[in-house]
Amino acid sequence: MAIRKILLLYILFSSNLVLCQTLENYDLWLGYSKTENPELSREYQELFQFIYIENGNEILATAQKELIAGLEKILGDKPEFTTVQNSKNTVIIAKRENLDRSLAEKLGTDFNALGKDGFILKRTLWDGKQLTILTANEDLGILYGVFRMLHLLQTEQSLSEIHLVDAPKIDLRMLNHWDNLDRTVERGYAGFSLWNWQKLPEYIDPRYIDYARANASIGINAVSLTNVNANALILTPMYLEKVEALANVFRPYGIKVFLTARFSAPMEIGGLETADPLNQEVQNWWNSKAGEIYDRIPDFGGFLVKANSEGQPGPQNYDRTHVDGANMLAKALKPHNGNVIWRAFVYSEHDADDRAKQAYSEFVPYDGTFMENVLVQVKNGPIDFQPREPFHPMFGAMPKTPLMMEFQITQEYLGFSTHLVYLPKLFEEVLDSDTYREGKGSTVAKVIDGSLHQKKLTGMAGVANIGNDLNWTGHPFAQANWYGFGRLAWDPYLSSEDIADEWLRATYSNDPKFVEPVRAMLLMSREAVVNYMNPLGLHHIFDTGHHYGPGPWVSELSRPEWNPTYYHRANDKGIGFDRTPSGSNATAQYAPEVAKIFNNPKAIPEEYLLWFHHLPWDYKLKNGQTLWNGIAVKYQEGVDQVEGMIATWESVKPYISEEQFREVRMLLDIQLKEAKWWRDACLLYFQTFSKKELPDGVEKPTKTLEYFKSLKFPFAPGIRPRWD
Ligand code: BDP
Repeated sequence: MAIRKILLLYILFSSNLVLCQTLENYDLWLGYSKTENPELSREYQELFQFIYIENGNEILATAQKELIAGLEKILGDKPEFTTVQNSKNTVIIAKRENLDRSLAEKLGTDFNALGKDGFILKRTLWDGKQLTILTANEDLGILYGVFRMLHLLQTEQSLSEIHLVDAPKIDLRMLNHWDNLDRTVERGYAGFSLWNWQKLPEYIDPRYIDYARANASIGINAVSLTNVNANALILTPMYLEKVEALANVFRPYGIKVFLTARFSAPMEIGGLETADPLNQEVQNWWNSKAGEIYDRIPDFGGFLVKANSEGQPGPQNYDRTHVDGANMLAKALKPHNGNVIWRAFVYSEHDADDRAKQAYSEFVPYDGTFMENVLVQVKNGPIDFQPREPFHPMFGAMPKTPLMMEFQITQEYLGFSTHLVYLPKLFEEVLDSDTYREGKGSTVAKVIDGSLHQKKLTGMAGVANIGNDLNWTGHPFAQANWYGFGRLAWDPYLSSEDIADEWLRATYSNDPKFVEPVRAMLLMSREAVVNYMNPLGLHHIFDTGHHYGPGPWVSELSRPEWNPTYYHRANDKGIGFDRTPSGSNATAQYAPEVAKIFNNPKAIPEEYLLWFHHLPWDYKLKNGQTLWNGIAVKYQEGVDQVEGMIATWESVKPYISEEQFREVRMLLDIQLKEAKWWRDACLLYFQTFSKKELPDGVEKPTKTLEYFKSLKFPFAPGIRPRWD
């Protein structure tokens, strides 16, 4: 009897826990709730007495559905709809062409800046009536406007004098999933792939719809479903039917589907003997493959391609160039208005030159030779999504080629889904970097939004951090990285601080006692991870393959540039990679103004110091510390910052639910443990070269270097296929 009772209690307790977690984290930033502020609640009630909303296609139907569901929760009541635009105190939601003509004229100038996806949200007096207008040129603008309006209500902002004209500054706002057909996710730390290929096309998991909603709410309009290390099977009819089903789910949310194209697909699934891009049969194969896809998916976005990179096949296998390969696919897609996104992440085992230089050397000479429906996708930095990298020298260096940004939202090198790291801070740093390509102020943001060199096609991609975990992203705060990526793809000039504020309010609470300290914690979290993993410009000192934890000692891998020792170059004399003219001269790939700063260890911002310079252990930093002491102090600072994050989180406990509190608290404990691991392992290892004591204030390691070296993680998540 007693046992049964305990069991029952246990079941109740545990299912309740699951339920809370599902409810609290599953909704992401769309968990609308009744407005608590009484004044605003009154304002909203009054404002939304009557709503006129245009009927139309499936995107407008989505907008209506979202509006009703959102308002019902925020107002606590079902909203009332009217069929006329000119009753008193109405919210009017309609495209420009369906607005009353004189009302549209009144808003005239606002429409100029709107483009295809923008919207206007405005309170205005018209014909003696106080109206709230949400309008756009096209359906999708209306959907984006509805989501933004709901966000404003949810984050308790008054609409009484609203005049918001907003339009995305970038065309393709895209997630890149690195999802395999067996549902594992390369570099995925939030469970398995959302795409249940086995049950598609018949079974539509409701999560597909929730995923699309979340993306649309922040303006994401394109997704590539499959890993860049591609499997040709995705292009076979059996899989295309499944892709079609997903495309049908995403279309009402304004999202286009892309696929990764394996360059050797004509051989693997087409029975050809070659994949040579200049071979007529190969070209015909791709042309008809494109036709087959567009018959199923008329708005298919196109192909994302990783070629001749890390063992992937590509045009160079046939002595052809990246341009030959990209243009062949571009020709196949052109009649259907599709795009090729060709990745610039290339470095070769046959090229002894500094890996950081290889993408620039390979691609910049091709500027102006790609077809106009090709975008070249460039990672934010020249190596590989490190906690900090200088901006990629290709930005601004290809004035005639659309360059698309590739950020990584999944935290391959930033603590997986265990560490709380707010990435919009990193994204912002890159976007704000000045390339000086057209003089001062030639920021990366201006390259990406096309304004620096008047690009017709623009894009920003983020490698998704989404899986089938209940909370989508593994760490509840990693949701902020998905959200923040979307917001910056919409407007690369937004501040990471404002985005943090928006996300916290929409996700957790509007209470400033919660928002302010946690916002400060988010903004600091990125520097913390840099400090405890890769301070002062160190990079790629991660353990092999899985990239979980430190491995600065790894030196025996077959390709030199896969070894951390290649990157830090620590020896008895000092540490760092000389990329100045006395070394690899990678700095020459930057504009002269930038190169001059990077070349000078006294002028360079110290966060990039060891990226560009090999310096003696007793080199004097700007603060007077020796380099050795400075490195050690930074590692310690990172650990201290995580302790600070824990203190902040403890202090906001009263403002959130017990489950929300505990989940993050437990993760922060792991983060602290791992920050200490990084500090101790790296300092013990570098100490074998510096042969110096740890400075005061830096905690002594409690384990030996041998212990850290002995750690092995054969089952770390997100590992890539075993071709390395
Ligand atoms: C690296 C990852 C690897 C990816 C590769 C890429 O370790 O899994 O395949 O980038 O972007 O960051 O192609």
